[in-house]
Amino acid sequence: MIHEAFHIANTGRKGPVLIDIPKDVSAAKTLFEPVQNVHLRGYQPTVKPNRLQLDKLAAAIQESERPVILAGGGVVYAGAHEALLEFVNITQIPITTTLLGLGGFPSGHELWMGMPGMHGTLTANRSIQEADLLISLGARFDDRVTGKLDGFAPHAKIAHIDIDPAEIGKNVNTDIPIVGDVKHVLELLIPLVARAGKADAWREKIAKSSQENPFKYKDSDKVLKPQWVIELLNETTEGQAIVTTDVGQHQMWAAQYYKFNQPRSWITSGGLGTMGFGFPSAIGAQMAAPDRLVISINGDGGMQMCAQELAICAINNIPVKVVVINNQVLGMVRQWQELIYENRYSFIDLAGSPDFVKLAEAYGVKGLRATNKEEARQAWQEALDTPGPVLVEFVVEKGENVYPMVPQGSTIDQMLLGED
Ligand SMILES: Cc1ncc(C[n+]2csc(CCOP(=O)(O)OP(=O)(O)O)c2C)c(N)n1
Repeated sequence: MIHEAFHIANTGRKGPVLIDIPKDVSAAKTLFEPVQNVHLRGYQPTVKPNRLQLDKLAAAIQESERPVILAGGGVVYAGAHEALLEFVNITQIPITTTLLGLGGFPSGHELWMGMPGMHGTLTANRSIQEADLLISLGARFDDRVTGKLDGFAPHAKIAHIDIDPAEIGKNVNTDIPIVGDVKHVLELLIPLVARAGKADAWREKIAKSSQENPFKYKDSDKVLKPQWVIELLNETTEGQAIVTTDVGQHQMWAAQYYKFNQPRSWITSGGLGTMGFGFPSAIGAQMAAPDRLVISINGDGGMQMCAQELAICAINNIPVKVVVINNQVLGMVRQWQELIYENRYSFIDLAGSPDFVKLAEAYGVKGLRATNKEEARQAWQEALDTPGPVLVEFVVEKGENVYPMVPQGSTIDQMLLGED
């Protein structure tokens, strides 16, 4: 069963498998016998795509005037980032990567439009709404990406490439379904396509829009802005760290302002969005990649859901740099109460939080606090220069909102852009 569990975890749609081991079995002795091939009846994931469907997609790509690629976490899990880069370079199709797809494509690339959806870029969302062909690669059309479903990508022929057949057609009607491993699919597709040169007007329009509509916020010299803090983390680490986040506003700012250029650099709770996920996931990432810098970005609410793991960092000298973006509230809930529930604030106040510096010190972990830019630069540099775990609390503006924002129930081009 252990062999089967590893097989399931590492093939098809990869992910954790739970094995319930009874006490007598866990206490028994056995010899390890390697198993080369595991065959499970009823579990035969399709990795090789259907050739006819590939031809259909290649033809659709050649015909299209306004194509867009939507790449998701599947690209990262399948190790398809190099094939994706080659595919984009050949076809010159503008690309957007979902929250879980960040790092699957280099953020510095001229055809990258940023993230789509609820807190995505104006350019990514508008391009999806105007596209005549949307090629989804290892993405699942999550509601945070699609917004109102029956106004999503209204002009597009939809190609959906996914290893899990249950995903195809689940949320969005698909014109060209392709079941297979996204790396295989791209490698087979690359020789079938060549379209650079076509859709020049489309690319120009998108490049202009990207240039005119970057993420923006009102900076301040009096109070720290959370977006500025993420920019500081990005600049000082040159986008090379493994970043994990918890759930909330800080998660979205991290996704918007940290510039990922390599896969397996970003761990965040999509879908379930479970607060308390961020810090333990950073510890796991650090143990798996001991030579890389791992930054755990948390809100002051979620940090308190697994803060006891500071003990694990201290005992095992796990050098995670723990960032607390302290806005003194359950920020994402405050934002919804402000913008959608007309300022009727309810149970968002975190004024009773502990002193995070003292909390870290109580566990034997170095704690630092910053309330302005100079302190922030200094504290963060000290954290980077300190071997071992460090917690840095950045005390930031309480009322800051994440923009752009697509309110629930709107189509993704109906975005609140925030104050100028
Ligand atoms: C376990 C859990 N409880 C509640 C929620 C709902 N929720 C989503 S974001 C959020 C606020 C998070 O606040 P904080 O950790 O301070 O981060 P911020 O939004 O301020 O960055 C809440 C309560 C959740 N996602 N998970």
